[in-house]
Amino acid sequence: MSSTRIRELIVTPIAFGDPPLLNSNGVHEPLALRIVLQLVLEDGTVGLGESPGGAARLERLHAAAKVVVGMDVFDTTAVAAAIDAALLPTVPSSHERGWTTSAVEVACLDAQGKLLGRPVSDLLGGTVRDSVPFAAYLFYKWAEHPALDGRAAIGDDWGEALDPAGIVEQARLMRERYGFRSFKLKGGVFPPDEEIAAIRALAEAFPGQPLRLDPNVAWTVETSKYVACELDGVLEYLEDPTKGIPGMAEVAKDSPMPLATNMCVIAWEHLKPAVEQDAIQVLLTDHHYWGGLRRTRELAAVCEAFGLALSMHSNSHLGISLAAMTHVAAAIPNLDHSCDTHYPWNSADDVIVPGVLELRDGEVKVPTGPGLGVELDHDKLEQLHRRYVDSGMRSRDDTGYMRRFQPDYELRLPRW
Ligand code: GKR
Ligand code: MG
Repeated sequence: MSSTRIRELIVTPIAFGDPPLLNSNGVHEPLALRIVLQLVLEDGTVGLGESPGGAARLERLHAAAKVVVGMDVFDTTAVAAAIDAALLPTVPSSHERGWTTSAVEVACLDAQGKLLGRPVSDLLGGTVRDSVPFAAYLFYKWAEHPALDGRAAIGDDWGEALDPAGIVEQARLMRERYGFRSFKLKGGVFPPDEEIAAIRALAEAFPGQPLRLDPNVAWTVETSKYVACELDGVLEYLEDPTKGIPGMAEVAKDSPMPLATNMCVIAWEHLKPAVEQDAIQVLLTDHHYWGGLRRTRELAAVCEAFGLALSMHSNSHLGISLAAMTHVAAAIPNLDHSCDTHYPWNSADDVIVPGVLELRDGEVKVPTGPGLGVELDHDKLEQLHRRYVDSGMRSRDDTGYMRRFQPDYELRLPRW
């Protein structure tokens, strides 16, 4: 049996701490879910991957684990095709299947890099930058997770941010701790005029620094046009103000700034209508659902062909994902904006051995070790897996958690 064949795919669901961050769906729960992959080759080489969590994704990764055994780790196209074919009968959405193939592709590339003694960025064609710029991801937030069902309140060292002054203070802390030089505000939480005021306060506090606002489709077309007009000259781009490609296209007609998305263009079949309707000008890539790192590199070329600028989306994540994001961002020539990352909110609970990934001056240096260049902390993995098992949490529910504190909270999109 060739040493580059896959012997086993170990799939480990984990739960880690998350602050009470507010968004258009409610509020983050005290735990966030991820899944760690260890792809073990016949020669004992292990490739790492990280996927968003949840029962459905876990089940699909277990299905993938069955079909990849015996395949060659360098045959990533065939590995992805085998997983896709196995999921197709029960998972009709290509976007949903993409979450699974992507996570396994990253683990394959990590293993390939380890076998060759080369960083993953080399497997993607080499780097065009030694370090990757990230934006501070600002959230309206509560001071703590309130006490609930006998559980004590859970505080953090970020404090409350519920108004412009709170957001500016959070941005100041983000800059002090990590040196960020661009800022994204997660909006869709308060009436638009309050969020416009917060952006203006940021512009005043950090003159000349790029700013973005992302209400996750909390606004109608009319409200989106109003906000875009109010923030003319202040935002580098406005992200997902309203739902769907036709809605975004309506807003884009009158918007003085580019529109960006990680919501209405999330699969290959969305690109054609989005380009035809000129609905977006910036695409936030995310290797976790675009098919992995190589497909993200290909997506960048498609964006270049159609004149779409590139940025990068993030969800609550840990260091394996950050390493993967950094490698692919370093290998994309046309990365036009700093990438998003939730890492400052979750890094205290990382599953990788510290030392390689550091956010300094708002950037992460591209790891130079073989593969992703990061090492799994097995004790931490075990601890976070135990937390997953004990928590009983199996999916993310920002709305349900919000209702525990505000029983009349309604999920309404658009809300304004
Ligand atoms: O974590 O609340 C959140 C974000 O809103 C996340 O769920 C989004 O996927 O960061 C994301 C975004 O840019 O839309
Ligand atoms: Mg977004």
